[in-house]
Amino acid sequence: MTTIEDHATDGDDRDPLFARIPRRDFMKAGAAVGAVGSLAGCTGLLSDDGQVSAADADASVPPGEHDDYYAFLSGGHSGEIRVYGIPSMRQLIRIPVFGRESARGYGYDDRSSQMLEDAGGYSWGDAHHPRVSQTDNDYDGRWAFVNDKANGRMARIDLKYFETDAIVDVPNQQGTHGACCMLPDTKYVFGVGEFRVPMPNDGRELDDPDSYTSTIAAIDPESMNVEWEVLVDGNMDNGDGGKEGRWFFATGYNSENGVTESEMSSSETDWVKAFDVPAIEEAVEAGEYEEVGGVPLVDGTRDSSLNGGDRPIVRYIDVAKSPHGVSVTPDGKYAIASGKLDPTCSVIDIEALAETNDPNEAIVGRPSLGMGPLHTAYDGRGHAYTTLFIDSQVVKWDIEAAVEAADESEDPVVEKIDVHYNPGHLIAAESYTAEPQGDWLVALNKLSKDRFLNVGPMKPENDQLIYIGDDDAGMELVKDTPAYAEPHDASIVSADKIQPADIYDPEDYDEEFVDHDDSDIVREDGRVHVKMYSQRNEFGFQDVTVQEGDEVTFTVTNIETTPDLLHSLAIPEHDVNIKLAPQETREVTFTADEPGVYWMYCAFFCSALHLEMRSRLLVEPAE
Ligand code: CUK
Ligand code: CUA
Repeated sequence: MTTIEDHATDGDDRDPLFARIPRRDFMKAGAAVGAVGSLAGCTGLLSDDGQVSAADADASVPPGEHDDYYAFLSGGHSGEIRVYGIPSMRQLIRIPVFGRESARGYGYDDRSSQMLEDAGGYSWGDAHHPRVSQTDNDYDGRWAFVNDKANGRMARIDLKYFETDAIVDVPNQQGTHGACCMLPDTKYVFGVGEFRVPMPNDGRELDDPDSYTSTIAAIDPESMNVEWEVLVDGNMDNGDGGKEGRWFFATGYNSENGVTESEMSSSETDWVKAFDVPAIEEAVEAGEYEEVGGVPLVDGTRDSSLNGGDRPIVRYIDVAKSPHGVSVTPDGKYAIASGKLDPTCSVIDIEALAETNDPNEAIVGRPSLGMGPLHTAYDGRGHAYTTLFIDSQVVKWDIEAAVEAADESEDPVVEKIDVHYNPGHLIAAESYTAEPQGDWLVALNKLSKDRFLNVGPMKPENDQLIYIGDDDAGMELVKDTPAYAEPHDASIVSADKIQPADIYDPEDYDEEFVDHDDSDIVREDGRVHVKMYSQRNEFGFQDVTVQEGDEVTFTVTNIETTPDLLHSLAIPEHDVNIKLAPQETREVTFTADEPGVYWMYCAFFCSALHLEMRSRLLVEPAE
């Protein structure tokens, strides 16, 4: 962990070049600057006054050194997750989720293509909210989850292998937008329904918007089954779970049940909905639901009898006009909803919510922050950081000061910093846990405009790294990072909390491991099953002969045990391309429908004889 706390004092006898670098980071920063020697002045490490910026130097992560954090950023309508190192902002890898991706063979082998097919068969998704599983309100490194806003789905990424291993098509939801874990122990993953549609949406009813519905879905993280859903009034947008296993919060911007922009933004207030999860579970247990789309659907609308008694299952809290983000503070005390079309955030006291019959009484603060507040992150020192989309700023404010402010004359705003430009989400290190690290923050800006070389009409977005570890010095913008469309949310996890495997464990998958002696070709009724190993620099068979029209399955194992030594099986003109990491087995099935000679080759440059690592697929003409 690198943090910047104890700054150099006067009279420090170090080289003045390093005067602002804290003692314990001196070696690291010294190495960074030392590596370029007297060229330091050209490296961007010197600030205007000729001093090395501590945050700059600390963010440099010299060649060969590792980052302190993993950041999981959603890829929006690219349908993937990107993994960055923080603070270097280097992109470490991409994880395809909702769309095929050829470098990994994702959506090409039988297992992953079947998974995509079973989840609706769409070729893309709109991934917004990557959330990492937690145990006891801290990252446990098992899984990341991410929603698909486009097709109402939720996916799970196995962080042992950094690959998508499950996708569920959420019934009764058209746009699954908000996604997050039920804390403290990830009992559920919640999918928050955004687009209101008729239920059932089969054409019998089209133009009666008042009857459209949206739901939240509670998904079991192990089985990825939808355990139950709750029907609500209005739509929903973002969501976040309380830290104590009781409450889940969702914003919504269309309490009007409108279908046009002006209808949706006509009301001066909308709701944050607070879901009382144990009360919902009791209702499910008691059979107080309808089964719709194969899942228990509990009625959480305002008129529902389940909302009439002492313990309503959903509380509707009035907040200003079309709120967007909502996030629970690290101490679990407050849920903070951002105004979007209103310059305030609403601070909801979670304990008060349980004690009052009027949920509006739980609103204990309404700081005015600036134009277009969207999302809020935390440093663990009592500050909130909120993006201002219209002002193109991040505003840092004091949460308790906002709660205590008797009137609006007391300003909880600590500081604002310009970002470039129009930020959506922002994320601070471990902000979604009970103990944020408080050093780095990344603003996910929608526009970069002129910040990078011009690459044509579609500009990259701009993910900006900001140092927030020094309350006296203030926020410091450290790095611009171009991003391909379109990161929405992110999770930043300490590096030591994730333990990815170096090679596959064959116990973790169902395909048959094919070792040296297991190579085999089984022919039966127009089906050919080829089992072969791969290793430097050969496949298990030099030639494989099949008949035109045969359905051919290859089961291929990479029998290497050396980390990072990948092979693949690529077959020209058959759209076949499977990735094989060490000890990994994959299967691929295709029809050999064109007679001819096809060179099956390995697409990873695996050794000096990589180019020679190829075998023939001989397709004989049918008689
Ligand atoms: S949403 Cu995109 S900027 Cu999907 Cu969390 Cu706010
Ligand atoms: Cu194996 Cu290239």
